[in-house]
Amino acid sequence: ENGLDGWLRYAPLSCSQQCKSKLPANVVALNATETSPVYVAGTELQQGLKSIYGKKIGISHNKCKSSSSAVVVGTLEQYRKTCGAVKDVPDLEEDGFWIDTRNNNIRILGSNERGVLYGTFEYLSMLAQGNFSEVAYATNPAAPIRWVNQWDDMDGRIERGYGGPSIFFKNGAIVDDLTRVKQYARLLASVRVNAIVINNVNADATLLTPTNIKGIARIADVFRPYGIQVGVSLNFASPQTFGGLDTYDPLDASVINWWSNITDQIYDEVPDMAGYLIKASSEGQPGPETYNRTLADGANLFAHALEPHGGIVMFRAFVYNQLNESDWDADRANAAVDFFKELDGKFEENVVVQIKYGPIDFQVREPPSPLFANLFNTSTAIELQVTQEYLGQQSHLFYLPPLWKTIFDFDLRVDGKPSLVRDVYSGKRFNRKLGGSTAVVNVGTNTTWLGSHLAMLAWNPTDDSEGMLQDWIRLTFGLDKAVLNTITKMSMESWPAYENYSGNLGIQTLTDILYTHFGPNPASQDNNGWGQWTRADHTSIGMDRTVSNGTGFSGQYPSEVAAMYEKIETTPDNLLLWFHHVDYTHRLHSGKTVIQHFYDAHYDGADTAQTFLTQWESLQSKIDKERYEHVLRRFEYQAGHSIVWRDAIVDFYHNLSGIADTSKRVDNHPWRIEAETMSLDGYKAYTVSPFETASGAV
Ligand code: BDP
Repeated sequence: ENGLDGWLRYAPLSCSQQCKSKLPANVVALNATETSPVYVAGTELQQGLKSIYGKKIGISHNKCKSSSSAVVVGTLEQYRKTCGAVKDVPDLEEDGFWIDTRNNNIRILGSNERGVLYGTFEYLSMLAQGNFSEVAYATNPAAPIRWVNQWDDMDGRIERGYGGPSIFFKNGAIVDDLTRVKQYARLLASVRVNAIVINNVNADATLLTPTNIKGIARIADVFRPYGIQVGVSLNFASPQTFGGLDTYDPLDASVINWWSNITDQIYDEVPDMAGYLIKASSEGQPGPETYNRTLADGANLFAHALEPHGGIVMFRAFVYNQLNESDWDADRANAAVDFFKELDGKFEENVVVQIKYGPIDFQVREPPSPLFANLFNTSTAIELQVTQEYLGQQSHLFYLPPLWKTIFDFDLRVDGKPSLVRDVYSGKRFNRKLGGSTAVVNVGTNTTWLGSHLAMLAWNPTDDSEGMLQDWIRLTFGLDKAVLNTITKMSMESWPAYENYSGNLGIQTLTDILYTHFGPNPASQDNNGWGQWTRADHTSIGMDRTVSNGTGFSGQYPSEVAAMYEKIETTPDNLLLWFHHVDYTHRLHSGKTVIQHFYDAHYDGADTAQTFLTQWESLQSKIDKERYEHVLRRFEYQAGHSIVWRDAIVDFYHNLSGIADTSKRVDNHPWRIEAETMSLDGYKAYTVSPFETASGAV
């Protein structure tokens, strides 16, 4: 197996007599239009039943068979029209569904067609896990916005993508063959994603040529039957760089006109386009500040152009420009609240501010972005990253949902009241109609999609991370108990292991920050505008972000949370160095000193990574060769690279602090083989560029 079908591979299962009696004899899909999600739901059921249980079934579209063994899929409205009254079904929200499998009379009814498709995938997920329990329940999505963002460039490269080149673009245009796009649509619909932004936030205006707009329409046609809308990222300076105007001032009439024309042209081709994603005034990207306009002026420019068409603007809060030496004392973590707080209420209703989960940038451990507690009259969405940019780039195992859950479930205590982050961005806490989540999911043409078979895509903020993982394992690798237990164990250990060997106590992933974002380079974290600022010297370490002594960041939270982070005693150990500057000999709540914790954690983390390899090897006979070998290579790599991480970081702080490891491991580095002591045949040496800390250097 090559992984292409992901968790929708519908692997064959044996079926007892009792199981056979539970399989539907036919499908009724209450829409005969081939491009409708209900029609797709029907064919998906047909394909699933054949592939899992070898059962061939027919599909009818226009009449409601009351045969006791039919599965009927349709919207509530379609059902009422064709089949009659519906009993038991509670009110459903947009994209919600009702599933009823009682008495061999299976009905999957949606508030709309998208909901029907979601319910169908849920039913198929049960069948594919051999689960025939009789259920009857309604499910509504966690939030209205459930998007993914691709960071694909027009030339086919993907920024921070580790699964090969783009499935959308090549040589400046949209590819002709969209087969992979269709396969992607199916996977995304099954996890209830409802829109995709297809190009990089660092956007290229040539996406807006008439030919490329037609290409976007072809992509949208492929996604539409799966209930997925397409959106695009725009470059703020396009009116000037692409449109030939002499300005891109968001308040200039010619600029307003230009965007409104382009927007009309896109909607002519893609009448249901989801909207725009904008990265402006950040990391050198153009934005409204060039003309002394506010970020709200910038966002509203697009909001006005989209409003007549019903589109929305996802405006990124990842705005910071601290790249000058004079700013190196400033704290990048403060930027989002500094820029956006005063603009609350100034954004149009169809603007959603898209906020990375933490105040810096997809790090291994961050507190939640305080911006979630500072916008009350503005819709927000949380931005997550499935592509493991700082987290091992799909070469290290990293099961992400437990990390995200620490953010989703965090109570910000706005006005002293319960204010879970997930209730803020979903719109519930401050009564916003829009809101939700978006994830950077840089899939490429590789059959693993993301670069590793173990990098999964799905999440639901209210689901238990382990339960969700286990559904995915059964669907992806089968029902064997050892497979289930082993992959569960490794996955649940993966975040703590990576955090342990890449940077703990809130000091962050001590990776190379200037170029690759891969591999250890703690020295690169300070004295540049991109760093996380460890402020490490010979005696002490950590970034003081308190109000009393530091950058004031802790004061961006509501009072109860601010008070907790302000004091060392009440700051959790895992964020100590994020908020405080302390001596290496400072004692943690655990009783250990900071430096000894560093040493121990790095050894522990690398030890755990060694076990991933052996745990995986124990599954050899239970997993098909292609996927087994692919994952094996990743674990072999991780086992070695975790040692590189361990030794680079431990050496760095040992040299800096001069404090010995009480367990005396620092001087002999267990399992380490120095490159200098090895000889290789048939290889030529070359200088790695950019430089990566490994052997003989700190
Ligand atoms: C950083 C990435 C960079 C992105 C940027 C962003 O390194 O490639 O363009 O985030 O999110 O983490 O805009």
